[in-house]
Amino acid sequence: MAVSDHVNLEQFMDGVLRRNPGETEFHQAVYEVAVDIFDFIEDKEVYHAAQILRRIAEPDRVVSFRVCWEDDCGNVRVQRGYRVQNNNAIGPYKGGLRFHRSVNQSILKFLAFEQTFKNSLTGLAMGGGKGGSDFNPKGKSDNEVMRFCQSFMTELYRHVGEHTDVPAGDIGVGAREIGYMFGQYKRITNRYVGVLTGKGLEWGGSLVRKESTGYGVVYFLEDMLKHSNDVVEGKVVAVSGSGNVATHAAEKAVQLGAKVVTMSDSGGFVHDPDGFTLEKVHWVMAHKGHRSGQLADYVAEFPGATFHEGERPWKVPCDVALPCATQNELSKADAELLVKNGVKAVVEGANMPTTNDGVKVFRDARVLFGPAKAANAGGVAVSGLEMSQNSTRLMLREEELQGLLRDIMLNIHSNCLEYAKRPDGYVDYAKGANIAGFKKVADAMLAFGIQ
Ligand code: NDP
Ligand code: 2IT
Repeated sequence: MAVSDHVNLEQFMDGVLRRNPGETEFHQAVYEVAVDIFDFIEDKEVYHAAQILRRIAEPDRVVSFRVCWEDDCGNVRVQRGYRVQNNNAIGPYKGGLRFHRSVNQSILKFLAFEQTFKNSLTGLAMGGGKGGSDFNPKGKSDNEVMRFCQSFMTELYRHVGEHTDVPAGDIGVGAREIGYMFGQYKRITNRYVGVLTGKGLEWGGSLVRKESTGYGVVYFLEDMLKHSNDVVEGKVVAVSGSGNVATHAAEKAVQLGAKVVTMSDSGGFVHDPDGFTLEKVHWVMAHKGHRSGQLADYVAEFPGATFHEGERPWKVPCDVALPCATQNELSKADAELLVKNGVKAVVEGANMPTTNDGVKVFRDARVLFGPAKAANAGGVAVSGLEMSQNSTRLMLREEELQGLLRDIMLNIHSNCLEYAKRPDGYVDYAKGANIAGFKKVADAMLAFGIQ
């Protein structure tokens, strides 16, 4: 009989580092989850024996491929494309595509790993995946974006499908890019199926998908505050980012009576002490929507606001921080400053925006902390509803979808609570999300045996 010989957390992480050299974002994401899971499975032999966490931290497959395209001047350009299919224990791989010059295998592996737990938390049947390219859509013409997307899908199409792997948008990928990719998939395969989500409403998309991530972030904030007898109304909110997630989070926060005082982009941040009205948020949506506008232009449009070049918003005193731009945009020093300035809640709209030592600062200071894999799951949840609508060939009404999104976010909050209570009474949502997300995937994997 085999003698059971459990690795401890340190040995586990040594292995992750050895097998994935240089992939720092992936190490960071795995460690953040592993700490909580090792604690949870300490007395659960079955998960140890089946090496479940080690299996989830080893993607089912990583595909990478060359993407060639021609720019408007006739130059041949060469990009790298990827799809990381992390885990499909509870449903087809599902997760966005990111087009940004920083994209590499480490970033996509961390995102696919996180997505596996996030999708589990939604309660819908979706596994975890992520993909993208180091293509930089900024400053490119529509025709250049089209040629890139068509070339990208000409390779990707063989790895995806409505029951296999269903990509969507992420940084640098919105309705325009999804359109070019969906068109190419349809053309190559001669099949009209829900192979991508985030589609246009005329061609299989879902109402509310566009707003769902940002709205969901604020719903999660609302539920966290409610659980500690507080409300969103009247809170001063610092938002980072000015893309899909940030603008819709800002919009919902303003609708619920909060005062949003910052937004940012890769050039710096805007501080508007009067607060962003809905009109101002909509100006940002329109101005940043075509991927060439700079947030710096805001101050000419709305006097009273200031632009802080090359800086992030976290030095502005606020009750609530909503990091909605990108990974590792909120450091330990930022977290300490936010705590010093009296922050009550931090809710992650972006994926892994807070460094692990930043999260520790919030946990130690008993700040309410909504982790990305729970708080930004509204987007992929409505993507799941888009898949259902494509399968049934029926479109749900806006009110139904708004209601479903609200219910799903409330449900995620309750699922986290189940494992989130610390002995001192603090609700550790990060731990709750990790364990609740893990358990469903792990139990499904156990059912399938060793594979
Ligand atoms: P967008 O492309 O719409 O917007 C991205 C925003 O973040 C822009 O303001 C951009 O500034 C800024 N940004 C991106 N990279 C950097 C960087 N390296 N440094 C500084 N600023 C940066 O993307 P989304 O809003 O869709 O995504 C934002 C975050 O939310 C990502 O972490 C994504 O993974 C996550 N997310 C997205 C979901 C979705 O449904 N779209 C769902 C769940 C999570 P600039 O314009 O100057 O580049
Ligand atoms: O990070 C994410 O959850 C997304 N980018 C959305 C993924 C999706 O499939 O809708």
